[in-house]
Amino acid sequence: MQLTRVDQQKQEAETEILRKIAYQVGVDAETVTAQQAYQGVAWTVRERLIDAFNKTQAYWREKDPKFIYYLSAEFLMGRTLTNAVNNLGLEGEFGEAIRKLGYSLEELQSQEQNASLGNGGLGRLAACFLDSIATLSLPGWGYGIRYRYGMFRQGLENGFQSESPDTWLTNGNPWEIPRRDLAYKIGFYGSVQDGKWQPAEQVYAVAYDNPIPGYGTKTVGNLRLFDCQPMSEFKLASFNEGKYSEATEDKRKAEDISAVLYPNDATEYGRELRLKQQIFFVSAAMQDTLARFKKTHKDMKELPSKACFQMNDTHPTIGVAELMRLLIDQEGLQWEAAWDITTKTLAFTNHTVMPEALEKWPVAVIGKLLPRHMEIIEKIDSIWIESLRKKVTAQVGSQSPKNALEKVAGAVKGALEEKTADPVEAALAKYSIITENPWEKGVKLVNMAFMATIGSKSTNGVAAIHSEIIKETIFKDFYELSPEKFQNKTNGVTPRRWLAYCNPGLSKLITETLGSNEWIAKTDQLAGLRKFSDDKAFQKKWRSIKLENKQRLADLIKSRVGISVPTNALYDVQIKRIHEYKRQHLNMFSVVNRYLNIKAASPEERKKMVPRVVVIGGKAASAYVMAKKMIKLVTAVGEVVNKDPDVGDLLKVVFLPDYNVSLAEVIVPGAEVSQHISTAGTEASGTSNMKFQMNGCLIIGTMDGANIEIAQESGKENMFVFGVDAKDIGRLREERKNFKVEDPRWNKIMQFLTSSTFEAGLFQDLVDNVNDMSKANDWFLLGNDFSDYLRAQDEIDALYKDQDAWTKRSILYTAGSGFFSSDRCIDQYAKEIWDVKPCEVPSS
Ligand code: F55
Repeated sequence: MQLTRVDQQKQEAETEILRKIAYQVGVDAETVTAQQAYQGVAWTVRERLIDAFNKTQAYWREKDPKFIYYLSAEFLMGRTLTNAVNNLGLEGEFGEAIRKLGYSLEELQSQEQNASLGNGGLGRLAACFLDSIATLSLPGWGYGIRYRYGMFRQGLENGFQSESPDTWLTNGNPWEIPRRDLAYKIGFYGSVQDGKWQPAEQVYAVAYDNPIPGYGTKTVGNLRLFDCQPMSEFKLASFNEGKYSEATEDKRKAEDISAVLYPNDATEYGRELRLKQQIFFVSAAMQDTLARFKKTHKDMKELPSKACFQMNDTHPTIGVAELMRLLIDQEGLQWEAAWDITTKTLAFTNHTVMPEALEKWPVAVIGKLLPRHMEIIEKIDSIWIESLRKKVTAQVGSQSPKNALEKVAGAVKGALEEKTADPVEAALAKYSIITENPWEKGVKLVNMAFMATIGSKSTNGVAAIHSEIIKETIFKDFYELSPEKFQNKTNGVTPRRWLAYCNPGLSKLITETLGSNEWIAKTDQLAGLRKFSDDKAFQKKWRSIKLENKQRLADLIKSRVGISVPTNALYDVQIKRIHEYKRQHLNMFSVVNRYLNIKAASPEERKKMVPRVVVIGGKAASAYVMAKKMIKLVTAVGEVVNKDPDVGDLLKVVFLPDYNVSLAEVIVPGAEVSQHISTAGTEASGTSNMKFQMNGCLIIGTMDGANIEIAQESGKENMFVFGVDAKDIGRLREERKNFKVEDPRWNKIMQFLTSSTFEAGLFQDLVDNVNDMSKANDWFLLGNDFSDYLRAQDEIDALYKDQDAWTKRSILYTAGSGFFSSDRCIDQYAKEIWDVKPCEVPSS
């Protein structure tokens, strides 16, 4: 009998997988374990991926289009198997072969380690961007670090966070291609003589390519990560002298550089090693791109028409000095020409206004580790200030300053009037890259964000409100000088991972309803669901899918923490890094309020209450004491609530440890309401809010970050909005000393948390932190937002009783989520910042 083409492909896939199991994994297909089957399938998929990858890269070499290089210290990729199989369109071919092995794709995928090379939103955004860059067939690569240990694994010990290393590479990594022959030298320390840097130490940056398949295209992009290796592996002479640890010392020291991801997320950092990591990957990335550029171009002046480097936050911004160094010291360009190229090639994204997360490196630290870079930074700064000084002094005298510099001139005039000793210098100091540390006299710091803005063609924020705030605060003076450099690019998330693949039930229903699956690449089409939002039959299907997803989440909770949660309860989720500004403690205050209400209610009243399952997940920075206390607050309140017979199934409180990408892929589809409750003006954007919205999960939130735009797209009336406005934050913070929460429920909660229900003193610091106004505490204004938050919580309960009304809103959320695809976001970056155009391999 003649086999059809499809059957033939299936048979080939099966043969390939069996070969891999036999010869790569080295086991018998009859007795294959889930891990071995995963390895066999993954190594087979890898070959398909590499075929398409090689074709794409060869085509791009031939066409020589302009490239985007996304420089990021973090890429939070999660797992790859399902994404690769689906993006490559292999589910048909591979599905049957996998079943024949006795597994499902989902089971095999669960064998894969997460690539957790990121802390949170910033790292996951970079991962979503790579997916969209490939999907839009934009010539582009990501560049970062191949950390041997990613984000720490979180456990719980007595309800407190415990941390252990993330050994994600122990089973090997089928998704990377080691390029041991492709290594760049990276120098540290030493001195500068006659303008030439002689580093005292050198290491190699060895490239590992991670192919990134686009969706619905043959394009496969690349994430090139660097591993750090010593110049020489082993000192045989030392070994022979019996100095065994000296023999391998260089290797150990070098390997430290790419050993761990700093689990910082806005607090504390281990100085020198982190700066080493930054120059390490940025220098390797720039050497790599320049080497490729030079193969086909002679004139460095053409670089801006062939390459754009997008710097993801301040972590890669040493790149400003590094690109200058490479152009001047290696390529022999004059300063002016090098500066012109640099400022046309670099672009910068800011992700936070939190002062502690805006990197400022001591001049002494950079000067020691990177003396040539420090020289360059000083020169950039002095030329920059000199150019301002010239313009300003010309204007101070004139009666009617006309251009953008009038503000600078105004500042100088102000300083003149106040009889400041040196008014011009006082005003100009505000613009300087090098500033004095306000807390340590005499210590000079390099403000990396300022250097990035000065050295880039554009600076952008990540949501509309955030992009406005940075123009009014951290970059105010720079904005006034060059308003045209400042842009907004509201974040987005990939609809492949975050809807199509993580929620196959809903995805199928959407495709059936819209008549095609085109929405996966054109999410605007999701708006077509609006007209079904009142359709009772459709609502019923929508609800039954949610129920299945809730069951999946309930199973996960049971297996991870042993708590049984009922599926008829409202699933309420807050998953994100644990931080005071994100206010997980405000969430817990409302949980305590609910608990006290249940305790006070009669059996009749209890029957009318809406049962709730509150799920919290997230990691606290290892040095962030208050955030760790907030985790303990969740687990301790959970212990009390979950075992109280008066409460029963009316309330369950779950802390899910070790939150990561693959956990989110189960939690998001199963959530019914999600919390995005940061103090207005503090969350730059948020991106999980977009994932929940796509999956039809309602939002309770402040008018902060992208919540504002989500409300615009899905209807503010459909969101549970509460809290003070960002524009009032400054004033309210000033007024804290005279502020008192009048709501009696607040005091009851504070009393409960400091009562004998908990270990003596356990939550005293946490309570004082928000409640001791004699010390002007409550920086994040929990007290100000408390009552309004509880009002919004009541609205949630009320609406849940009307399941049709609830489901209608849920549908409208998904329908309004099209804008938040990272495809839209990347298309804007490509057109408005990068000037990079699609270049797709033609189908042969
Ligand atoms: C990591 C390391 C340092 Cl040193 C500082 C910050 C971080 C980090 O993880 N930041 C981060 O995740 N920022 C988030 O970026 C997201 C993407 O733009 C935003 O949505 C989110 O609001 C912001 O907090």
